[in-house]
Amino acid sequence: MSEFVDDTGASDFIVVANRLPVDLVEDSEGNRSWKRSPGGLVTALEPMLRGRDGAWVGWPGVPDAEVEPFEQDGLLLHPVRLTASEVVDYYEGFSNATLWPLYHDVVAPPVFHRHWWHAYVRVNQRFAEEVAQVAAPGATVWVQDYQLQLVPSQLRKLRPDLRIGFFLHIPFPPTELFIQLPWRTQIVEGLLGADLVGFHTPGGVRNFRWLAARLAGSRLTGGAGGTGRPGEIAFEGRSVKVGAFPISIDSKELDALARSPEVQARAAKIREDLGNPKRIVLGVDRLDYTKGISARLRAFHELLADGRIDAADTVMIQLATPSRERVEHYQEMRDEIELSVGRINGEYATVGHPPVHYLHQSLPRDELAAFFVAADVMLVTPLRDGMNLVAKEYVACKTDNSGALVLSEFAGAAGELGAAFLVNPHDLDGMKNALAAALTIAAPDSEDGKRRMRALRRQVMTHDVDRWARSFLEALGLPAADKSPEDQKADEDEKADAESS
Ligand code: ADQ
Repeated sequence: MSEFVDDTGASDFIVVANRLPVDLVEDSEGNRSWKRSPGGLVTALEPMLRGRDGAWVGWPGVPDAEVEPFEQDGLLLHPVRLTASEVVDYYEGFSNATLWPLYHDVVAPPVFHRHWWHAYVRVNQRFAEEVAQVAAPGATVWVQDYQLQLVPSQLRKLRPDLRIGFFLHIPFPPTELFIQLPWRTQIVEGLLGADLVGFHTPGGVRNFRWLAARLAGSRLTGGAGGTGRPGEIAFEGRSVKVGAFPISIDSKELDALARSPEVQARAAKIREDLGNPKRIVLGVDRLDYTKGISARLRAFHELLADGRIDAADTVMIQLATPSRERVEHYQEMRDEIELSVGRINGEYATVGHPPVHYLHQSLPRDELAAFFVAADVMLVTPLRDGMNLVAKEYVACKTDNSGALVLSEFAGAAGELGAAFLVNPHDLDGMKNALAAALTIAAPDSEDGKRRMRALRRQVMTHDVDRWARSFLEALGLPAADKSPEDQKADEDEKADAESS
Protein backbone atom coordinates (compact mmCIF):
# COMPACT_ATOMS: atom_id res chain seq x y z
CA MET A 1 0.00 0.00 0.00
CA SER A 2 1.50 3.35 -1.00
CA GLU A 3 1.86 6.48 1.10
CA PHE A 4 -1.13 8.11 -0.62
CA VAL A 5 -3.53 5.16 -0.41
CA ASP A 6 -5.25 4.53 2.93
CA ASP A 7 -6.13 1.10 4.34
CA THR A 8 -9.55 1.07 2.65
CA GLY A 9 -7.87 1.38 -0.74
CA ALA A 10 -9.03 5.00 -1.11
CA SER A 11 -6.47 7.56 -2.32
CA ASP A 12 -5.32 10.72 -0.58
CA PHE A 13 -3.95 12.35 -3.72
CA ILE A 14 -5.78 12.11 -7.02
CA VAL A 15 -5.14 13.60 -10.44
CA VAL A 16 -8.19 13.86 -12.69
CA ALA A 17 -7.60 14.42 -16.39
CA ASN A 18 -9.48 13.68 -19.58
CA ARG A 19 -6.90 11.03 -20.50
CA LEU A 20 -5.12 8.47 -18.38
CA PRO A 21 -1.32 8.71 -18.62
CA VAL A 22 -1.49 5.56 -20.77
CA ASP A 23 -3.72 4.75 -23.76
CA LEU A 24 -5.45 1.44 -24.25
CA VAL A 25 -4.40 -0.23 -27.51
CA GLU A 26 -6.42 -3.12 -28.95
CA ASP A 27 -5.02 -5.16 -31.83
CA SER A 28 -7.11 -6.86 -34.52
CA GLU A 29 -7.34 -10.03 -32.39
CA GLY A 30 -8.68 -8.08 -29.43
CA ASN A 31 -5.46 -8.28 -27.38
CA ARG A 32 -5.05 -5.28 -25.10
CA SER A 33 -1.93 -3.38 -24.15
CA TRP A 34 -1.11 0.09 -22.78
CA LYS A 35 0.94 2.80 -24.46
CA ARG A 36 2.09 6.14 -23.02
CA SER A 37 -0.33 8.94 -24.06
CA PRO A 38 1.01 11.74 -26.27
CA GLY A 39 0.83 15.44 -25.39
CA GLY A 40 2.05 18.03 -22.95
CA LEU A 41 -0.02 17.09 -19.92
CA VAL A 42 1.52 13.69 -19.29
CA THR A 43 4.97 15.08 -20.01
CA ALA A 44 4.33 17.73 -17.38
CA LEU A 45 2.76 15.66 -14.63
CA GLU A 46 4.70 12.45 -14.87
CA PRO A 47 7.82 13.62 -12.99
CA MET A 48 5.65 15.04 -10.21
CA LEU A 49 3.70 11.80 -9.84
CA ARG A 50 6.81 9.67 -9.85
CA GLY A 51 7.61 11.22 -6.49
CA ARG A 52 4.04 11.02 -5.12
CA ASP A 53 2.23 7.71 -5.32
CA GLY A 54 -1.40 8.41 -5.89
CA ALA A 55 -4.33 7.77 -8.20
CA TRP A 56 -5.21 9.05 -11.66
CA VAL A 57 -8.77 9.14 -12.95
CA GLY A 58 -9.13 9.44 -16.74
CA TRP A 59 -10.43 8.05 -20.01
CA PRO A 60 -8.31 5.25 -21.57
CA GLY A 61 -8.56 6.81 -25.05
CA VAL A 62 -10.90 4.32 -26.79
CA PRO A 63 -14.70 4.38 -26.73
CA ASP A 64 -16.80 1.84 -24.84
CA ALA A 65 -13.82 0.22 -23.09
CA GLU A 66 -14.76 -1.49 -19.83
CA VAL A 67 -11.52 -1.58 -17.84
CA GLU A 68 -11.15 -2.31 -14.14
CA PRO A 69 -8.89 -0.03 -12.06
CA PHE A 70 -5.28 -1.21 -12.14
CA GLU A 71 -1.88 -0.24 -10.77
CA GLN A 72 1.02 0.87 -12.92
CA ASP A 73 4.40 2.12 -11.73
CA GLY A 74 3.06 2.74 -8.23
CA LEU A 75 0.08 4.73 -9.52
CA LEU A 76 -3.54 3.53 -9.25
CA LEU A 77 -5.32 4.15 -12.56
CA HIS A 78 -9.12 4.49 -12.58
CA PRO A 79 -10.46 4.33 -16.14
CA VAL A 80 -13.64 6.30 -16.91
CA ARG A 81 -15.79 4.82 -19.68
CA LEU A 82 -16.97 7.02 -22.55
CA THR A 83 -19.44 5.79 -25.19
CA ALA A 84 -18.71 6.35 -28.87
CA SER A 85 -21.30 9.14 -29.03
CA GLU A 86 -19.83 10.80 -25.93
CA VAL A 87 -16.42 10.79 -27.59
CA VAL A 88 -18.03 12.61 -30.53
CA ASP A 89 -20.09 15.08 -28.47
CA TYR A 90 -18.08 15.69 -25.29
CA TYR A 91 -14.52 15.23 -26.57
CA GLU A 92 -14.35 15.97 -30.31
CA GLY A 93 -17.34 18.31 -30.06
CA PHE A 94 -17.58 20.48 -26.97
CA SER A 95 -13.96 20.13 -25.82
CA ASN A 96 -12.16 20.33 -29.14
CA ALA A 97 -14.53 22.16 -31.49
CA THR A 98 -16.15 24.58 -28.98
CA LEU A 99 -13.76 25.26 -26.09
CA TRP A 100 -10.39 24.72 -27.79
CA PRO A 101 -10.92 27.33 -30.58
CA LEU A 102 -12.81 29.71 -28.27
CA TYR A 103 -10.00 29.68 -25.71
CA HIS A 104 -7.34 30.08 -28.43
CA ASP A 105 -8.46 33.51 -29.61
CA VAL A 106 -11.06 32.06 -32.01
CA VAL A 107 -8.32 31.27 -34.54
CA ALA A 108 -10.89 28.80 -35.89
CA PRO A 109 -14.60 29.53 -35.42
CA PRO A 110 -15.98 27.74 -32.33
CA VAL A 111 -19.11 25.66 -32.88
CA PHE A 112 -21.92 25.81 -30.32
CA HIS A 113 -24.26 22.80 -30.09
CA ARG A 114 -26.60 22.20 -27.19
CA HIS A 115 -26.31 18.40 -27.41
CA TRP A 116 -22.49 18.71 -27.14
CA TRP A 117 -22.94 20.79 -24.00
CA HIS A 118 -25.32 18.22 -22.47
CA ALA A 119 -22.75 15.47 -23.13
CA TYR A 120 -20.05 17.67 -21.51
CA VAL A 121 -22.16 18.08 -18.35
CA ARG A 122 -22.92 14.35 -18.22
CA VAL A 123 -19.32 13.23 -18.74
CA ASN A 124 -17.96 15.76 -16.22
CA GLN A 125 -20.49 14.41 -13.71
CA ARG A 126 -19.22 10.86 -14.35
CA PHE A 127 -15.63 11.92 -13.67
CA ALA A 128 -16.76 13.66 -10.46
CA GLU A 129 -18.62 10.54 -9.32
CA GLU A 130 -15.62 8.31 -9.98
CA VAL A 131 -13.37 10.61 -7.92
CA ALA A 132 -15.98 10.81 -5.13
CA GLN A 133 -15.87 7.03 -4.89
CA VAL A 134 -12.12 6.58 -4.73
CA ALA A 135 -11.06 9.62 -2.66
CA ALA A 136 -10.16 9.11 1.00
CA PRO A 137 -11.72 11.51 3.55
CA GLY A 138 -10.09 14.95 3.20
CA ALA A 139 -8.10 13.87 0.12
CA THR A 140 -6.50 16.34 -2.28
CA VAL A 141 -7.82 16.25 -5.83
CA TRP A 142 -6.12 18.01 -8.72
CA VAL A 143 -8.41 18.46 -11.73
CA GLN A 144 -6.72 19.14 -15.06
CA ASP A 145 -7.75 21.22 -18.02
CA TYR A 146 -10.56 22.48 -20.18
CA GLN A 147 -12.36 19.18 -20.69
CA LEU A 148 -13.27 19.03 -16.97
CA GLN A 149 -14.19 22.56 -15.92
CA LEU A 150 -17.44 21.49 -14.24
CA VAL A 151 -15.81 18.78 -12.13
CA PRO A 152 -14.75 21.10 -9.24
CA SER A 153 -18.33 22.17 -8.41
CA GLN A 154 -19.86 18.76 -9.20
CA LEU A 155 -17.31 17.09 -6.94
CA ARG A 156 -17.76 19.61 -4.14
CA LYS A 157 -21.49 18.81 -4.07
CA LEU A 158 -20.72 15.10 -3.70
CA ARG A 159 -17.72 15.43 -1.37
CA PRO A 160 -17.44 18.76 0.46
CA ASP A 161 -14.59 17.31 2.56
CA LEU A 162 -12.13 17.25 -0.36
CA ARG A 163 -9.44 19.81 -1.13
CA ILE A 164 -9.89 20.58 -4.82
CA GLY A 165 -7.40 22.25 -7.16
CA PHE A 166 -7.98 23.02 -10.83
CA PHE A 167 -5.33 23.88 -13.41
CA LEU A 168 -6.06 25.12 -16.93
CA HIS A 169 -3.35 24.10 -19.43
CA ILE A 170 -4.63 26.30 -22.25
CA PRO A 171 -5.10 30.08 -22.24
CA PHE A 172 -8.09 31.50 -20.40
CA PRO A 173 -9.50 33.77 -23.10
CA PRO A 174 -10.15 37.49 -23.13
CA THR A 175 -13.49 38.28 -21.57
CA GLU A 176 -15.02 39.53 -24.86
CA LEU A 177 -14.48 36.07 -26.35
CA PHE A 178 -15.48 34.02 -23.33
CA ILE A 179 -18.86 35.69 -23.05
CA GLN A 180 -19.79 34.32 -26.48
CA LEU A 181 -20.19 30.96 -24.80
CA PRO A 182 -23.88 30.25 -24.15
CA TRP A 183 -22.93 28.29 -21.01
CA ARG A 184 -20.42 30.85 -19.69
CA THR A 185 -21.99 31.16 -16.23
CA GLN A 186 -22.07 27.41 -15.66
CA ILE A 187 -18.39 27.11 -16.61
CA VAL A 188 -17.28 29.95 -14.32
CA GLU A 189 -19.32 28.53 -11.45
CA GLY A 190 -17.96 25.06 -12.21
CA LEU A 191 -14.41 26.38 -11.74
CA LEU A 192 -15.36 28.30 -8.60
CA GLY A 193 -16.12 24.91 -7.00
CA ALA A 194 -12.34 24.56 -6.56
CA ASP A 195 -10.28 25.84 -3.62
CA LEU A 196 -7.56 26.96 -6.04
CA VAL A 197 -7.88 27.77 -9.74
CA GLY A 198 -4.54 27.99 -11.55
CA PHE A 199 -3.60 29.45 -14.93
CA HIS A 200 -0.28 29.71 -16.76
CA THR A 201 -0.18 33.52 -16.87
CA PRO A 202 -1.32 36.58 -14.92
CA GLY A 203 -3.44 37.50 -17.97
CA GLY A 204 -5.53 34.34 -17.49
CA VAL A 205 -5.98 35.20 -13.80
CA ARG A 206 -7.16 38.72 -14.68
CA ASN A 207 -9.64 37.46 -17.27
CA PHE A 208 -11.06 34.91 -14.87
CA ARG A 209 -11.41 37.34 -11.97
CA TRP A 210 -13.25 39.83 -14.15
CA LEU A 211 -15.60 37.15 -15.48
CA ALA A 212 -16.26 35.75 -12.02
CA ALA A 213 -17.31 39.22 -10.83
CA ARG A 214 -19.52 39.69 -13.86
CA LEU A 215 -21.09 36.25 -14.25
CA ALA A 216 -21.25 34.81 -10.75
CA GLY A 217 -21.67 38.25 -9.18
CA SER A 218 -24.86 37.62 -7.24
CA ARG A 219 -23.31 34.64 -5.47
CA LEU A 220 -19.96 36.21 -4.70
CA THR A 221 -19.66 37.26 -1.10
CA GLY A 222 -17.52 39.94 0.54
CA GLY A 223 -14.92 42.19 -1.01
CA ALA A 224 -15.40 45.15 -3.31
CA GLY A 225 -17.22 44.07 -6.46
CA GLY A 226 -17.15 40.55 -5.10
CA THR A 227 -13.53 39.95 -6.00
CA GLY A 228 -12.32 39.91 -2.39
CA ARG A 229 -8.61 40.17 -1.57
CA PRO A 230 -6.06 40.00 -4.39
CA GLY A 231 -5.59 36.37 -5.35
CA GLU A 232 -8.85 35.32 -3.73
CA ILE A 233 -12.50 35.29 -4.71
CA ALA A 234 -15.15 34.84 -2.02
CA PHE A 235 -17.83 32.56 -3.45
CA GLU A 236 -20.77 31.13 -1.50
CA GLY A 237 -18.98 31.71 1.79
CA ARG A 238 -15.74 30.00 0.71
CA SER A 239 -12.47 31.51 -0.39
CA VAL A 240 -11.35 30.49 -3.87
CA LYS A 241 -7.70 31.25 -4.56
CA VAL A 242 -6.71 32.22 -8.09
CA GLY A 243 -3.12 32.32 -9.29
CA ALA A 244 -0.61 32.06 -12.13
CA PHE A 245 1.59 28.95 -12.16
CA PRO A 246 3.67 28.76 -15.36
CA ILE A 247 4.20 25.09 -16.12
CA SER A 248 7.60 23.74 -17.07
CA ILE A 249 9.51 20.57 -17.92
CA ASP A 250 11.84 18.12 -16.21
CA SER A 251 14.77 20.36 -17.14
CA LYS A 252 17.53 18.38 -15.44
CA GLU A 253 16.43 15.10 -16.97
CA LEU A 254 16.40 16.59 -20.48
CA ASP A 255 19.71 18.36 -19.93
CA ALA A 256 21.28 15.05 -18.91
CA LEU A 257 19.67 13.21 -21.83
CA ALA A 258 20.96 15.83 -24.28
CA ARG A 259 24.51 15.49 -22.89
CA SER A 260 24.51 11.70 -23.20
CA PRO A 261 26.98 10.31 -25.78
CA GLU A 262 24.15 8.45 -27.55
CA VAL A 263 22.07 11.60 -28.11
CA GLN A 264 25.15 13.63 -29.10
CA ALA A 265 26.13 10.95 -31.62
CA ARG A 266 22.60 10.76 -32.97
CA ALA A 267 22.49 14.57 -33.36
CA ALA A 268 25.74 14.45 -35.36
CA LYS A 269 24.27 11.68 -37.51
CA ILE A 270 21.13 13.74 -38.20
CA ARG A 271 23.32 16.62 -39.42
CA GLU A 272 25.35 14.24 -41.55
CA ASP A 273 22.23 12.62 -43.06
CA LEU A 274 21.08 16.10 -44.04
CA GLY A 275 24.38 16.70 -45.83
CA ASN A 276 25.98 18.75 -43.01
CA PRO A 277 24.12 21.98 -43.83
CA LYS A 278 25.35 25.25 -42.35
CA ARG A 279 22.08 25.77 -40.49
CA ILE A 280 19.19 23.56 -39.36
CA VAL A 281 15.87 25.18 -38.50
CA LEU A 282 13.46 23.03 -36.48
CA GLY A 283 9.74 23.03 -35.65
CA VAL A 284 8.21 20.45 -33.27
CA ASP A 285 4.50 20.49 -32.58
CA ARG A 286 1.36 18.55 -32.10
CA LEU A 287 -0.27 19.08 -35.49
CA ASP A 288 -2.73 21.79 -34.46
CA TYR A 289 -4.03 24.95 -36.14
CA THR A 290 -3.05 26.99 -33.09
CA LYS A 291 0.65 26.18 -33.51
CA GLY A 292 1.27 28.52 -36.47
CA ILE A 293 3.01 25.89 -38.62
CA SER A 294 1.73 27.40 -41.88
CA ALA A 295 2.94 30.85 -40.85
CA ARG A 296 6.47 29.64 -40.22
CA LEU A 297 6.55 27.69 -43.50
CA ARG A 298 5.48 30.87 -45.28
CA ALA A 299 8.29 32.83 -43.63
CA PHE A 300 10.84 30.17 -44.61
CA HIS A 301 9.45 30.05 -48.16
CA GLU A 302 9.67 33.82 -48.63
CA LEU A 303 13.22 33.97 -47.26
CA LEU A 304 14.20 31.40 -49.87
CA ALA A 305 12.34 33.32 -52.56
CA ASP A 306 14.00 36.61 -51.52
CA GLY A 307 17.42 34.96 -51.66
CA ARG A 308 18.05 35.78 -47.99
CA ILE A 309 18.62 32.09 -47.27
CA ASP A 310 20.02 29.46 -49.56
CA ALA A 311 18.50 25.98 -49.85
CA ALA A 312 22.01 24.66 -50.46
CA ASP A 313 23.06 25.36 -46.87
CA THR A 314 19.88 25.84 -44.80
CA VAL A 315 17.45 23.04 -44.02
CA MET A 316 14.15 23.13 -42.18
CA ILE A 317 12.76 20.13 -40.31
CA GLN A 318 9.15 20.08 -39.18
CA LEU A 319 8.18 17.26 -36.81
CA ALA A 320 4.45 17.00 -36.25
CA THR A 321 2.72 14.56 -33.92
CA PRO A 322 -0.56 13.35 -35.40
CA SER A 323 -3.41 14.86 -33.39
CA ARG A 324 -7.25 14.91 -33.35
CA GLU A 325 -7.31 13.36 -36.79
CA ARG A 326 -11.06 12.86 -36.83
CA VAL A 327 -11.83 16.57 -36.42
CA GLU A 328 -12.44 18.24 -39.81
CA HIS A 329 -10.39 21.39 -39.15
CA TYR A 330 -7.37 19.27 -38.37
CA GLN A 331 -7.69 17.34 -41.63
CA GLU A 332 -7.90 20.60 -43.60
CA MET A 333 -4.90 22.07 -41.79
CA ARG A 334 -2.82 18.96 -42.39
CA ASP A 335 -3.60 19.17 -46.12
CA GLU A 336 -2.64 22.84 -46.17
CA ILE A 337 0.70 22.20 -44.44
CA GLU A 338 1.55 19.26 -46.65
CA LEU A 339 0.72 21.32 -49.72
CA SER A 340 3.08 24.10 -48.56
CA VAL A 341 5.90 21.64 -47.87
CA GLY A 342 5.39 20.12 -51.33
CA ARG A 343 5.44 23.58 -52.95
CA ILE A 344 8.63 24.70 -51.21
CA ASN A 345 10.40 21.45 -52.02
CA GLY A 346 9.06 21.50 -55.59
CA GLU A 347 10.59 24.92 -56.14
CA TYR A 348 13.86 24.71 -54.20
CA ALA A 349 14.93 21.05 -53.89
CA THR A 350 17.76 19.44 -55.75
CA VAL A 351 17.78 15.64 -56.01
CA GLY A 352 18.41 14.21 -52.53
CA HIS A 353 18.32 17.69 -50.92
CA PRO A 354 14.83 19.00 -50.13
CA PRO A 355 14.93 22.23 -48.08
CA VAL A 356 12.01 21.09 -45.89
CA HIS A 357 11.91 17.71 -44.17
CA TYR A 358 8.46 16.96 -42.80
CA LEU A 359 7.77 14.02 -40.49
CA HIS A 360 4.16 13.44 -39.50
CA GLN A 361 5.22 11.14 -36.69
CA SER A 362 5.54 10.96 -32.95
CA LEU A 363 9.16 10.36 -31.98
CA PRO A 364 10.69 8.72 -28.90
CA ARG A 365 12.07 11.13 -26.30
CA ASP A 366 15.79 10.51 -26.98
CA GLU A 367 15.27 10.92 -30.72
CA LEU A 368 13.46 14.21 -30.11
CA ALA A 369 16.31 15.37 -27.86
CA ALA A 370 18.77 14.61 -30.67
CA PHE A 371 16.79 16.84 -33.05
CA PHE A 372 16.84 19.64 -30.46
CA VAL A 373 20.61 19.24 -30.03
CA ALA A 374 21.11 19.27 -33.81
CA ALA A 375 18.96 22.35 -34.45
CA ASP A 376 20.58 25.78 -34.82
CA VAL A 377 17.29 27.66 -34.75
CA MET A 378 14.06 26.55 -33.11
CA LEU A 379 10.85 28.02 -34.48
CA VAL A 380 7.98 28.09 -31.96
CA THR A 381 5.33 30.29 -33.56
CA PRO A 382 1.86 29.54 -32.14
CA LEU A 383 -0.97 31.96 -32.81
CA ARG A 384 -1.94 31.30 -29.20
CA ASP A 385 -0.59 28.74 -26.71
CA GLY A 386 -1.14 28.25 -22.98
CA MET A 387 2.57 27.77 -22.31
CA ASN A 388 4.41 25.68 -24.97
CA LEU A 389 6.73 23.10 -23.52
CA VAL A 390 8.66 22.61 -26.76
CA ALA A 391 10.35 26.02 -26.36
CA LYS A 392 11.58 25.02 -22.90
CA GLU A 393 12.63 21.54 -24.05
CA TYR A 394 14.79 23.04 -26.79
CA VAL A 395 16.51 25.36 -24.32
CA ALA A 396 17.14 22.50 -21.87
CA CYS A 397 18.82 20.52 -24.67
CA LYS A 398 21.22 23.32 -25.72
CA THR A 399 23.76 22.41 -23.08
CA ASP A 400 26.63 24.24 -24.83
CA ASN A 401 24.67 27.52 -25.05
CA SER A 402 24.52 27.26 -28.84
CA GLY A 403 21.38 27.78 -30.90
CA ALA A 404 18.65 30.40 -31.04
CA LEU A 405 14.97 30.39 -30.17
CA VAL A 406 12.33 32.24 -32.18
CA LEU A 407 9.24 32.41 -29.99
CA SER A 408 5.73 33.75 -30.49
CA GLU A 409 4.65 36.56 -28.19
CA PHE A 410 1.36 34.69 -27.91
CA ALA A 411 2.79 31.61 -26.19
CA GLY A 412 2.63 31.70 -22.38
CA ALA A 413 6.36 30.85 -22.44
CA ALA A 414 7.14 34.33 -23.82
CA GLY A 415 6.51 35.74 -20.33
CA GLU A 416 9.56 33.87 -19.03
CA LEU A 417 11.73 33.57 -22.12
CA GLY A 418 12.29 37.22 -23.00
CA ALA A 419 15.83 36.48 -24.26
CA ALA A 420 14.35 34.65 -27.26
CA PHE A 421 13.58 36.41 -30.56
CA LEU A 422 9.98 37.28 -29.78
CA VAL A 423 7.71 37.48 -32.83
CA ASN A 424 4.12 38.21 -33.75
CA PRO A 425 3.23 35.21 -35.95
CA HIS A 426 0.68 37.30 -37.88
CA ASP A 427 3.47 39.66 -38.96
CA LEU A 428 5.16 37.82 -41.81
CA ASP A 429 7.91 40.40 -42.34
CA GLY A 430 8.64 40.44 -38.61
CA MET A 431 8.90 36.63 -38.61
CA LYS A 432 11.22 36.67 -41.61
CA ASN A 433 13.49 39.25 -39.97
CA ALA A 434 13.54 37.34 -36.68
CA LEU A 435 14.37 34.06 -38.42
CA ALA A 436 17.12 35.74 -40.44
CA ALA A 437 18.57 37.34 -37.28
CA ALA A 438 18.37 34.03 -35.39
CA LEU A 439 20.21 32.28 -38.24
CA THR A 440 22.98 34.87 -37.92
CA ILE A 441 23.44 34.65 -34.16
CA ALA A 442 23.28 30.86 -34.24
CA ALA A 443 26.88 30.98 -35.52
CA PRO A 444 29.15 29.06 -33.12
CA ASP A 445 31.28 32.17 -32.39
CA SER A 446 28.38 34.58 -31.77
CA GLU A 447 28.68 36.13 -28.31
CA ASP A 448 25.18 37.59 -28.60
CA GLY A 449 23.81 34.11 -29.34
CA LYS A 450 25.56 32.57 -26.33
CA ARG A 451 24.45 35.41 -24.06
CA ARG A 452 20.82 34.94 -25.06
CA MET A 453 20.94 31.17 -24.67
CA ARG A 454 22.62 31.45 -21.27
CA ALA A 455 19.79 33.71 -20.09
CA LEU A 456 17.16 31.30 -21.44
CA ARG A 457 18.86 28.36 -19.77
CA ARG A 458 19.10 30.13 -16.42
CA GLN A 459 15.32 30.50 -16.44
CA VAL A 460 14.47 26.99 -17.68
CA MET A 461 16.97 25.13 -15.49
CA THR A 462 15.82 26.85 -12.29
CA HIS A 463 12.07 26.73 -13.01
CA ASP A 464 11.25 23.10 -13.66
CA VAL A 465 8.06 21.08 -13.53
CA ASP A 466 8.66 19.97 -9.95
CA ARG A 467 8.76 23.57 -8.89
CA TRP A 468 5.52 24.22 -10.80
CA ALA A 469 3.72 21.31 -9.15
CA ARG A 470 5.14 22.14 -5.75
CA SER A 471 4.08 25.78 -5.90
CA PHE A 472 0.57 24.82 -7.02
CA LEU A 473 0.18 22.18 -4.32
CA GLU A 474 1.61 24.47 -1.64
CA ALA A 475 -0.91 27.16 -2.63
CA LEU A 476 -3.59 24.49 -2.37
CA GLY A 477 -2.39 23.75 1.15
CA LEU A 478 -0.79 20.36 0.58
CA PRO A 479 2.31 19.89 2.76
CA ALA A 480 5.37 20.64 0.63
CA ALA A 481 7.76 17.88 -0.27
CA ASP A 482 11.38 18.48 0.76
CA LYS A 483 13.01 21.11 -1.41
CA SER A 484 16.27 20.46 -3.19
CA PRO A 485 19.10 22.97 -2.52
CA GLU A 486 18.65 24.28 -6.13
CA ASP A 487 14.95 24.86 -5.52
CA GLN A 488 15.63 26.60 -2.22
CA LYS A 489 18.16 28.87 -3.95
CA ALA A 490 15.69 29.56 -6.81
CA ASP A 491 12.95 30.42 -4.29
CA GLU A 492 15.26 32.80 -2.44
CA ASP A 493 16.32 34.48 -5.71
CA GLU A 494 12.71 34.89 -6.76
CA LYS A 495 11.76 36.40 -3.40
CA ALA A 496 14.69 38.82 -3.58
CA ASP A 497 13.71 39.80 -7.17
CA ALA A 498 10.11 40.39 -6.10
CA GLU A 499 11.22 42.54 -3.17
CA SER A 500 13.59 44.65 -5.24
CA SER A 501 11.06 45.33 -8.02
P1 ADQ B 1 0.28 20.87 -26.16
O1 ADQ B 1 -0.65 21.71 -26.96
O2 ADQ B 1 0.28 19.43 -26.48
O3 ADQ B 1 0.03 21.06 -24.58
P2 ADQ B 1 3.18 21.57 -25.75
O4 ADQ B 1 3.22 22.31 -24.47
O5 ADQ B 1 4.12 22.12 -26.76
O6 ADQ B 1 1.74 21.56 -26.42
O7 ADQ B 1 3.55 20.06 -25.49
C1 ADQ B 1 3.69 19.15 -26.54
C2 ADQ B 1 4.52 17.97 -26.07
O8 ADQ B 1 4.49 16.96 -27.08
C3 ADQ B 1 5.98 18.34 -25.82
O9 ADQ B 1 6.44 17.67 -24.68
C4 ADQ B 1 6.68 17.83 -27.09
O10 ADQ B 1 8.02 17.43 -26.89
C5 ADQ B 1 5.83 16.65 -27.46
N1 ADQ B 1 5.89 16.47 -28.93
C6 ADQ B 1 5.52 17.35 -29.88
N2 ADQ B 1 5.75 16.86 -31.10
C7 ADQ B 1 6.31 15.65 -30.93
C8 ADQ B 1 6.78 14.62 -31.82
N3 ADQ B 1 6.71 14.75 -33.16
N4 ADQ B 1 7.26 13.50 -31.27
C9 ADQ B 1 7.29 13.35 -29.93
N5 ADQ B 1 6.87 14.26 -29.04
C10 ADQ B 1 6.38 15.40 -29.54
C11 ADQ B 1 -0.95 21.76 -23.79
C12 ADQ B 1 -1.05 23.26 -24.05
C13 ADQ B 1 0.32 23.93 -23.94
C14 ADQ B 1 0.92 23.63 -22.54
C15 ADQ B 1 0.84 22.15 -22.22
C16 ADQ B 1 1.20 21.87 -20.77
O11 ADQ B 1 -1.60 23.51 -25.35
O12 ADQ B 1 0.24 25.33 -24.12
O13 ADQ B 1 2.28 24.03 -22.53
O14 ADQ B 1 -0.47 21.62 -22.44
O15 ADQ B 1 0.41 22.65 -19.93
